Amino acid sequence: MNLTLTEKFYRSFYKIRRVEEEIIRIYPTDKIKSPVHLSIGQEAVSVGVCQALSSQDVVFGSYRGHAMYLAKGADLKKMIAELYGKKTGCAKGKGGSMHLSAVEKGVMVTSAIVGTTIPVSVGYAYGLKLKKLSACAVSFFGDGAVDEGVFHESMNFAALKKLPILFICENNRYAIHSHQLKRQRYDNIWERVKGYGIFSERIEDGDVFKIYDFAKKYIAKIRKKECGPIFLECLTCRWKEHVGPNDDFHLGYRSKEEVDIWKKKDELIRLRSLLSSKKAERIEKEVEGEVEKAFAYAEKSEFPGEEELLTDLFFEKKQ
Ligand SMILES: Cc1ncc(C[n+]2csc(CCOP(=O)(O)OP(=O)(O)O)c2C)c(N)n1
Ligand SMILES: [Mg+2]
Repeated sequence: MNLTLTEKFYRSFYKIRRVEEEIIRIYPTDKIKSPVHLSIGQEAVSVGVCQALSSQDVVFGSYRGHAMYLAKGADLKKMIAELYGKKTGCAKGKGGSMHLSAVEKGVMVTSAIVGTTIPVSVGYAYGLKLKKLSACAVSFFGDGAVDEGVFHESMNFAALKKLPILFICENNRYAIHSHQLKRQRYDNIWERVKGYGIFSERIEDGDVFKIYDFAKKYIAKIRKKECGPIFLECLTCRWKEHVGPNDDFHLGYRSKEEVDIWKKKDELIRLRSLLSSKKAERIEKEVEGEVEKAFAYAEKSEFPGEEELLTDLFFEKKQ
């Protein structure tokens, strides 16, 4: 099917949303064997950025990686099987939701340890530069990762070496339950980064078209070596609890009202309003089929056997 840009956005966005809604529905059954950090509410960042990438470009992310993995076109069946802990999963059921990867689609790694994929992405970008390749590395992380020392070392090195990398900070204002302003003196991540010599901007309203336009424009410049690293801070909102499928307003660290502001301007609904009902329904039907098949695939797949316990290690003892 030949899709317009808006249709591509809607398809990608709708798929991520529906997959996570299914995860929420299934989670209480305990069939999903891994903690889940849901992307719901934050989809526009991954959808906008990944739509601007080519198959040569690679992405690195955090444990909140469902949206990035899917938006980059990685296999849905392997993702759900991974969440179910099945051997058909993208990490043979050993990684779970926090360790998704699909190297064949340029999803290099996601990790449970905050900030750790940032230096890895910088190292990859350094490799691209040394090999004189025109691809681009994209590094996704949260506002909490900015508090890590390695974030600052990575910014410094990327700027110094003028590396082909786009940094995407998904600022949902919270690191678990701590507001940004309880951890950082100012609300100015994007401005602080300029001090390293990195061009930086902030998009505050979660507009998927703006995010796409920014990524498209600067990825092209990075590829043509017209600039060094680029930084984009996207304000966004995590609709669900930090980890798990529930709401968490009872905890008192944030209000329902602040989340409702974002829910009211849900980009998914805006995108749908830009399409004819016929087009939207066609996309929805297709995606629903994919989602159903992926969960069925995970259900019927097998768990890894005992023999898998000592494979895929850095050191494998020869028999
Ligand atoms: C190095 C390290 N320190 C602490 C933690 C515990 N931890 C897990 S998630 C998280 C919050 C990170 O927040 P942010 O980077 O804003 O990402 P978000 O969850 O908001 O997407 C923390 C502190 C960890 N996993 N790794
Ligand atoms: Mg955060």
